[in-house]
Amino acid sequence: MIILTVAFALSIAPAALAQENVVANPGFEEGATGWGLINDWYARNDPKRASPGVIDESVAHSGKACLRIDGEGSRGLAIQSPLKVQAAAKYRVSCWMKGENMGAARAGPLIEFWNAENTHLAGRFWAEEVPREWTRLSKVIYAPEGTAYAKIMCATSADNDGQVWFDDVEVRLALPPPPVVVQARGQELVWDDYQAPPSVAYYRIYAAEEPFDSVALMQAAAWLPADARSVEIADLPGATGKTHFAVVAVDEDDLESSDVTCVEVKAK
Ligand SMILES: [Ca+2]
Repeated sequence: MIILTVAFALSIAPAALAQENVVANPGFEEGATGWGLINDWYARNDPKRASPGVIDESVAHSGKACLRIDGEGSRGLAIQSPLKVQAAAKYRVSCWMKGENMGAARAGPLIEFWNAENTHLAGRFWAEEVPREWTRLSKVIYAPEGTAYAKIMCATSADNDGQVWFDDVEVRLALPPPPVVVQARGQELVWDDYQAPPSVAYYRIYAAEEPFDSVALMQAAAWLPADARSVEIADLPGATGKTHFAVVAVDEDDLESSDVTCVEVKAK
């Protein structure tokens, strides 16, 4: 049992490490550690006074604290730099956000990629209408060739007198969700142990008459929502006469791992 546990831990470690969040103190549980909260250079007005970032311990998406940006008639941001990222790689940038009284001002995550000579290479500000309730924003972006590091910001787009809260800021390599280990229980496929990352948008079920280890050239027999953890074979429209099945988690950008381990379900 111990040997099995160790083998399992070793087998999942590289993928988990590769998708590590490169943002330090991503949920503001350590106060302002790692973040710059006052960035007056970002203000439009003169005298330059940007909306201050504040650690708010009275509200949180997770944990006990989050970041708040108080409009105070300006625009503002909180910044963390440098983030250690790889060049020529896809990254997922995500955060949770809510706000009030923002008027026409928008807000969201802003990422920039810089080279070793501190030249700006590329960046993107996903400034969105600010929701009243905690809402997850998630985007995928390519870190160009030559990228040495990144800067992540939580920013507002325009002068405002509102407040916007950010929590759980993440920058991770955009890899497909980890493989789903599916079990056959009678005439049912079950994957209730699957630890789905928040990027999972749905599951594709693949079916064939013979065993298979890749779904790259296959058409899915069914698509199921992200909260599904089981399905009856009889409910799979494309599975008539099929005996081998695989379940694949697909993320919001349609990334999926094509390598699978299928399971056999004998016909009744
Ligand atoms: Ca938090």
